[in-house]
Amino acid sequence: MKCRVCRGDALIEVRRQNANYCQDHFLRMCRDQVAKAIEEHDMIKPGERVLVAVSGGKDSLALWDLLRELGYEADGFCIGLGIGDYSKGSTDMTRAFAAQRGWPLEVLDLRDEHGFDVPTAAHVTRRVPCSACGTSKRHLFDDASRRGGYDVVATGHNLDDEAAVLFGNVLRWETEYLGRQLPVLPERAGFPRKVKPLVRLGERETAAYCVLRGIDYVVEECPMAEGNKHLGYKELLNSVEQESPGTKHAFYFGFLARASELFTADTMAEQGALGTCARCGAPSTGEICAFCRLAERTAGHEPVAFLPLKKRGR
Ligand code: Q46
Ligand code: ZN
Ligand code: ZN
Repeated sequence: MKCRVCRGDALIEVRRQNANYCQDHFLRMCRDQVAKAIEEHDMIKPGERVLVAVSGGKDSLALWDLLRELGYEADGFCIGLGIGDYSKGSTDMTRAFAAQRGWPLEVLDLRDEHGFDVPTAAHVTRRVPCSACGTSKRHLFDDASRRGGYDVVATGHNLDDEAAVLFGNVLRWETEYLGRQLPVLPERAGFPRKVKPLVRLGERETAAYCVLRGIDYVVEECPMAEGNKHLGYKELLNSVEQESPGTKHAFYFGFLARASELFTADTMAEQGALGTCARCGAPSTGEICAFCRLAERTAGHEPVAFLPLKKRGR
């Protein structure tokens, strides 16, 4: 196996590109793909300040490292979601990563700051944990970005994530979500711009990037993701990709080039007029924003010990 660039011994194969790489050229390819995504989709302009949403997993740590390698002023923001040992491991890993490099990081504990955590919110609202978790993360990322005066929030969604979400949205023709499934969401009325610079890299590549760069990351997936439909879609797409490398890339980037615009009108119609949340002052379509409503329902509730779904007999 020879490296596509230098013809030296290759270490890793990227079947989607029909190419093999040595260590140096693999790392360079990852940087180039991120730089290309940023440029093609106008994600970050030179001199802008970036807040990176970091979870301690391979994608977000690789993203932070890659953005810094590319010369961006990128700081980290991590939320303690209260999901048992998983959350503790995630925040510890993120803290260690930032401390080793001397990079600025804010860690916010959901229970300490807002009086609830994800398992308790899921229990009280009787909804899937990812629903309360997503509402909280979106709100807290936006808020941290406003407080810190950042221009843009970057998240570690990779090609596998985006293809799986797209697949789910297409299966049900969720037109409102399809119009929003872009690598960049522009800034609007108090919401920062949101960007996904890893959309050109698969998760196998972000994992390899971390290993080759000596980045320790949390290997376990969130235990509350069990039963999450997107995991099933990922497996399905992986078997298609196995047979036909490049399918995920063609699916996602073909959608962006040829179809996504068809759905933006639906998304705009759904977004409605924005006012200001009467509790926290964040932009909101209702009088009280979704996060404040969630906090109101769940704060002060006895913490619910996290139990994996299997043990709950579901
Ligand atoms: S952390 Fe939160 Fe994810 Fe866990 S509860 Fe769901 S959304 S799966 S990225
Ligand atoms: Zn090489
Ligand atoms: Zn609010």
